[in-house]
Amino acid sequence: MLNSKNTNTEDLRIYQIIDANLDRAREGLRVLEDWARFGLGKEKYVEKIKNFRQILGKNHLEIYKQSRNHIEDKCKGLTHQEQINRKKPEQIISSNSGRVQEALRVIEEFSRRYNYELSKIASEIRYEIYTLEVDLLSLNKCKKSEEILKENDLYVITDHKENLLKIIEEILIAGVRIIQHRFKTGTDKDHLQEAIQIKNLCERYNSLFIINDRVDIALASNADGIHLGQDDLDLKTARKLLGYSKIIGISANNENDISNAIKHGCNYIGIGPVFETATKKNKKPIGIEKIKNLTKDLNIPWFAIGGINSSNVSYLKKNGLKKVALVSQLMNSEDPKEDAIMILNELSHEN
Ligand code: TZP
Ligand code: MG
Repeated sequence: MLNSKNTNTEDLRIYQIIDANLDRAREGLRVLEDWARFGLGKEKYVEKIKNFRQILGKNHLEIYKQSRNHIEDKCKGLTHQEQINRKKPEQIISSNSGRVQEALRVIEEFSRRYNYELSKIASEIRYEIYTLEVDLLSLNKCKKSEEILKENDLYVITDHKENLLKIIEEILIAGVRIIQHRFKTGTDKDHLQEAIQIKNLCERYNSLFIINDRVDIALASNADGIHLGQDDLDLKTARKLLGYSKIIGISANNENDISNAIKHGCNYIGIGPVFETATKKNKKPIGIEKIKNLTKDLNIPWFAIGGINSSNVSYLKKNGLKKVALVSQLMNSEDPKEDAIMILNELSHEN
């Protein structure tokens, strides 16, 4: 074991670098760990990060700590404007992941000569932090989308309309925060182009943008998520393609489909048709009672859909169907903004 009393100045300088960077890496990891714990509630990630911290802690030798006061650090307390501007969790995740990666790289370089074991450990953890950063950012994005789903009771689905962008903007101005792009006829090129236009609008109004049916269009338009029916791509495959930053919604109208969707990690469910609807003529309505039954133990957001309009929404709400999705009521409205405001009001009333 090396001793600082008979260590030369160059060694001391290097120990000091190792010491400072072990502190940096451990501090950065603690920031990530606390966000994984309190911000995301992800136990698996908390354990992973804690483990990295403990490994580095065990390798933070006394000799490195003792070197701390031997050489004066003239740069102590320097901060950068970037540090002061960092406010959002995603900025904090990115900058602290970067901090850990950089610190580990420094440890890896400088400990190679004195403590090869530590150098190897630093290199291994650094690679894991690259993946961890992406995972935490994805989970963070998904968590934000899940919060919008939880907090908003009106989900609006588009139809083919000449003035679709205008209609959507009116609906967004009214306060709707969830829009699904449903595009059933037309070329892929037009599909994507319209999707990107709506996505941009939704972004301006901090609203969730979801694509119906098509995972490729969801990826290409950088949508916040996808909505899949029982005959579309299966949830597991969609998750594989989309990763964990996107939400996945599933249409279901029976116990089996609902429990399958939950088992495979869907983020919300659309249940219906409640009533008969011209938008899906071939689908038999399942009615309010069946929906009440199917959803009694459901603890992810779910939206009733099918034949819902401004005249029946308060009746649905009284029956416990508090979140609704609709197409024609707003797509065919003379005044989509006023109609949306009215429905939002109905949904927000205490019964
Ligand atoms: N899925 C079940 S019913 C339905 C969909 C897409 C159509 C709902 O349309 P509308 O016009 O709100 O009844
Ligand atoms: Mg579909």
